Amino acid sequence: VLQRNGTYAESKEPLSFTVLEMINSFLTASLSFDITGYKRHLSMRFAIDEINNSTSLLPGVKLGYEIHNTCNNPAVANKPTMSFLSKYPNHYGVEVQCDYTNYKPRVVAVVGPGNSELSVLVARFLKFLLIPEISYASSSDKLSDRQLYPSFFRTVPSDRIQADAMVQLLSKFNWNWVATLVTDDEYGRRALQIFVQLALSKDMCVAYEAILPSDPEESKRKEELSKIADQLQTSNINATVIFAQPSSAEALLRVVLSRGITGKVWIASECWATSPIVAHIPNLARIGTIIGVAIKSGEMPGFREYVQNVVADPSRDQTGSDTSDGDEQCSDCSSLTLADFSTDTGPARFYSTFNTYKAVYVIAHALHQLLQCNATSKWCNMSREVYPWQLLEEVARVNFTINSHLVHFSKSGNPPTGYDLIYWDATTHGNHEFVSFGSYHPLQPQLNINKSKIRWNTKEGKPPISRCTQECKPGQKRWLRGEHNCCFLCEDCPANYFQNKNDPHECTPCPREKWSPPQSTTCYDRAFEYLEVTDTLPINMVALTVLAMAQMAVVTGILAKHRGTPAMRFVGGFPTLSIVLSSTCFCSSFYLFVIKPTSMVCKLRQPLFFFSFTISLATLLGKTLQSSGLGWTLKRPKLRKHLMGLCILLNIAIQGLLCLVWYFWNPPSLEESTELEKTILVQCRDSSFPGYSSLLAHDFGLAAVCCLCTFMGNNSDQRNDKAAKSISFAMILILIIWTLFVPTYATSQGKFVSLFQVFAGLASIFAIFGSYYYPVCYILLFAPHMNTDTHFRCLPQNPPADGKPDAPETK
Ligand SMILES: *[C@@H]1O[C@H](CO)[C@@H](O)[C@H](O)[C@H]1NC(C)=O
Ligand SMILES: *[C@@H]1O[C@H](CO)[C@@H](O)[C@H](O)[C@H]1NC(C)=O
Ligand SMILES: *[C@@H]1O[C@H](CO)[C@@H](O)[C@H](O)[C@H]1NC(C)=O
Ligand SMILES: *[C@@H]1O[C@H](CO)[C@@H](O)[C@H](O)[C@H]1NC(C)=O
Ligand SMILES: CC(=O)N[C@H]1CO[C@H](CO)[C@@H](O)[C@@H]1O
Repeated sequence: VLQRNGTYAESKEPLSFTVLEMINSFLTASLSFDITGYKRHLSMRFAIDEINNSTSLLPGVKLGYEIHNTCNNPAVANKPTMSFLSKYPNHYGVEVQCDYTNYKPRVVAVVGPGNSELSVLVARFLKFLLIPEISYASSSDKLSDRQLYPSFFRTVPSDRIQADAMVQLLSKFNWNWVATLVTDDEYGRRALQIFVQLALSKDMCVAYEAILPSDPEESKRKEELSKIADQLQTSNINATVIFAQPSSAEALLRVVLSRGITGKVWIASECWATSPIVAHIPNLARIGTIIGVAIKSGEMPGFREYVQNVVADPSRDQTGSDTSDGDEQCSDCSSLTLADFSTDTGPARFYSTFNTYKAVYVIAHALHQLLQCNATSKWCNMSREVYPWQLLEEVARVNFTINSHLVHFSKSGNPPTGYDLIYWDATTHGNHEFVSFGSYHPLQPQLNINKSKIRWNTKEGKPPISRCTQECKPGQKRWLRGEHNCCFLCEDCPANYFQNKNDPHECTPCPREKWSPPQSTTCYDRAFEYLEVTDTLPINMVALTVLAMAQMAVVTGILAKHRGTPAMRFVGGFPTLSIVLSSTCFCSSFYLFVIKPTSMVCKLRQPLFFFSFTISLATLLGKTLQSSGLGWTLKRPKLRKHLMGLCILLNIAIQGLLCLVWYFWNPPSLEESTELEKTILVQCRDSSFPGYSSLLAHDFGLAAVCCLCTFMGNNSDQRNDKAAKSISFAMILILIIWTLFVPTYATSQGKFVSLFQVFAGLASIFAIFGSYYYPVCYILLFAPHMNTDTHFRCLPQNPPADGKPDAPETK
């Protein structure tokens, strides 16, 4: 149908506007008349009539158009496309020029075609002269490429957006084990590729994918479809996404129905989501529930009446047609009745037609801008030459609203259009009604759906489940089973690990200052735990220490009062002073074990503790050596005189050396230990090797040697057995105390551990004073008659200057 601008132009300057329109009246598969294509044709004519009538849009300018049938065949679509480029009608060439800036082809813009494969072909030709092409149905993502298709626009969203909508829809219903079937063309293959990619990124698995056969031979096609249906049934997949042309979808679903597959969900791509030929399959509801994404549509007020007029008077439709140039007539059009248009009811009525209508308006608005038209003064700049590349710039810039639908294009030529999510509700007379249960907008991150609007065709009336394995519980990680991401086993995260939502396959360790129970999704803050003087146990320890110091003071007092007596000669003098001083120091060091540890406290407390303890022990050892036979056997009086001092110095030196090694190697430090659940234990870490244990071993050895010496002394000499007995008793007690201490200390944990050491220290003090000084004090206080040299048979502390032992053997 060709109508040239000249017929309508009221302006002097003839304006040409040509539209390529696809009428699928000769579908290759069935060779049947396609009403959808015809409706698009009518909606375009309707739009042009409206624009021609309008006094505000393009006032005084009349648009003309051409409509060509592409027959869904690239070879057919080629011919008119070539002719668009030429300057004259029925001419198929472009004259050679060096510069096509001022080249004016026969048409300024093209609408269509609907098929993505044809759009790619046409766009490649039109790109040459930058003629704007606006498709109303080509959704292939390939066409978003601005480098390859600089003059292509469309009024439907691209398949990438559709795939995103589908993936979101699947995840809303928790389906991640899906099958994907596509048609064997540009649309299907491209959609499959994008969908699989997107689904994978959202942790979904396309468990089965197949290309629907396009074999022209009916029986072969049926056979292949049966195989696909069998696969779907055996693989137990309950959600199937189908990107297909309506005819392919129809053929497949008929086979599925005949195979008795029930209770599944079928997700329709925009291409067949509102297709009457699929909706008319009898008993289709048996296969399960069909939901789909449908391109958002709008109302076209007056279109119904327009269609009625056309149908009522088919001859009118043919008027003005100029068939002299050999274009074919629409033979089926005249035999249409209104009933052919009444089949599509519901909101999907104008799904495909509205986008054609919009495309025409885009061109009108662009032209309006280009001609500097003014709606109020009803004037357009008619003298202006219109070149396609100029129009292209305006098309890219359009921004208007039509029947409350916003129309503009993104940089890649895509509209801001989303989808309606529709559900096929089976009506009583075997037909389907398309019920919208939600919508998708590319600029909104979330689907907006109302699940309760869907009636599920399953046994329980609930949405079917399509998952390889059930979701793990919170706090569990996934162990993948096989190659698919969706098939896994679940395992609890251990304590102090948590399950991070972003990484379902791993348990993430909690940071040091946090803790978590097993199977947790978060970490909790740990409480700090440390010893404080005000706790019950430390307070008790402090009280005991005060008691120990008090008894030391009392003992010292009693001894001082009775100085000069034989008993005093037995215990008094330098050894007592040394022991009292070092024990005071020892007791003071306990304080550092009961307060809140700091780095300084940790560094100070052990040397203080061990040095003072060593001095006490060394003093007693010196005393033992001096008074025992061993000391006696040393025939050098000078040496014997300084034996005690030497013994103390030697042991301090050894201790100092060990301490140096310790502090050089691995000094004690403040540690925030997280070994206990829920808390951070602040305590001193006394590295056991070579530090703590060697110091302890040294003191232990000192006590042991001392103990041994008292016995050896006894063997060689019967004198001084009182002192020797006292000392050996004290040493045995000390050995027992520290022998018990070591395993207790080594196996205990917690803030109270350092109190063990205090306790052992206190016990040692009481052992020394109890065994060594208490008997003497008892005699001084309660049995003064025993305070004689005979009783003590001791050596004086300060031997006479001549070096002779002043305790005669006969005594
Ligand atoms: C255009 O105007 C004519 C007469 O003014 C009217 O009959 C026709 O319905 C109008 N067409 C449209 C599409 O508005
Ligand atoms: C379209 O125009 C409206 C106002 O008329 C404006 O708010 C909007 O941002 C424009 N959109 C684009 C893409 O330019
Ligand atoms: C969802 O649909 C049901 C049934 O049509 C309706 O009763 C309900 O109000 C809807 N909910 C929302 C949030 O729109
Ligand atoms: C599909 O549905 C059936 C019946 O409800 C169920 O047994 C099966 O586990 C489902 N398949 C998947 C993969 O979830
Ligand atoms: C091509 C086309 O539909 N042209 C229309 C332009 O407007 C006049 C009325 O103003 C119509 O009669 C034409 O059909």
